[in-house]
Amino acid sequence: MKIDRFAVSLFATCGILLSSGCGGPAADKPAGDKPTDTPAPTTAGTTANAGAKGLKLGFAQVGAESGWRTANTESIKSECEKQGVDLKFSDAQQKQENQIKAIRSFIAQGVDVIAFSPVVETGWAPVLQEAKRAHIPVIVSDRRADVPDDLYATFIGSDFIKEGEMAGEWLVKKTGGTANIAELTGTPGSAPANDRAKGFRTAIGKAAGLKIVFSQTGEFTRTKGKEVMEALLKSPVGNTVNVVFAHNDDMALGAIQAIEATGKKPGKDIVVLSIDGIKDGFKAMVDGKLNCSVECNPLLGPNIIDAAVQLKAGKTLPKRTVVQDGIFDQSVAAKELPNRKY
Ligand code: GYE
Repeated sequence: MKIDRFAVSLFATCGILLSSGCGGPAADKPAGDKPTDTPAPTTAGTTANAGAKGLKLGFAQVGAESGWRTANTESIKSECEKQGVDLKFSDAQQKQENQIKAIRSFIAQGVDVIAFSPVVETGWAPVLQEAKRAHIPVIVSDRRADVPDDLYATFIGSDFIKEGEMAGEWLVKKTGGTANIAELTGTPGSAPANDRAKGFRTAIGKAAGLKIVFSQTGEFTRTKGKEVMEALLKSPVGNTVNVVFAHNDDMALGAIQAIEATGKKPGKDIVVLSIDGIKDGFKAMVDGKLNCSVECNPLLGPNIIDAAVQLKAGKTLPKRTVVQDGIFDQSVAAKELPNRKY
């Protein structure tokens, strides 16, 4: 089984940096979207970030739907505390209207910088125009927003298409190119759900015998992942499924519970594959129940604070900073588990 050793070792390198105060995920040069004027932030997580102290940052978070999100929130909050940033944090409970309200309230409070992780891709232009009129720079973090470039300063996050492709490529090798797949998709309309589905289809498209026989949202939560899987396993198509591809670990962990309840063995009778690489996912790999997880690094706090400091100082940042992710399966899970930070 081939694992992306380069990416694994990249993560291991960052793991060392993390313990010595790096704190942020590896980020490479901006790819794709736009050429850049300035290099990506390089001082991620340093404690001596002059300019951070007292900076007013409004952060509109998606919610608390998953282990990934909890780690992301924790990374932002702890980095703000460490660097003395005055953080105004809002949890939108997965609702776009709540995020829009939060951004409006940040504008009204006159924060220095606004950061947010858009729950869905579309519908952001009006509120971002309001921020622009108020001369408040906006950092898009984690998920893409489908808006013109001039409405945000920088976008820091993973390449979700690539994550879906890595998952698909792993599956082609694992199955030899024949399987019936059930897909548990993320929040409808969100960038990770759209892009992971797309990347996965591109990769499995190379093997004609790999078929997606079922696809339904589990909204990125463990509870919904379990519910959807339970219903699927009771249906005739459920009997034909031998692979579950979940857009995040939490839904996969819910699906694993549903599979076990029917007496089948997840990881053996049904291959289970997901994305995020949270600790609980690694534990399930060590237990033989999850086969593979593509990493998506949530530790964006240091990069967001660095970007906010630079924006407050009037600097121009790259439009896109891509966070590098690896892929892990059962063959490396036990060795890697102690290194996991989230
Ligand atoms: O994969 C999922 C979370 O946007 C990358 O959101 C994030 C996704 C993550 O709910 O667990």
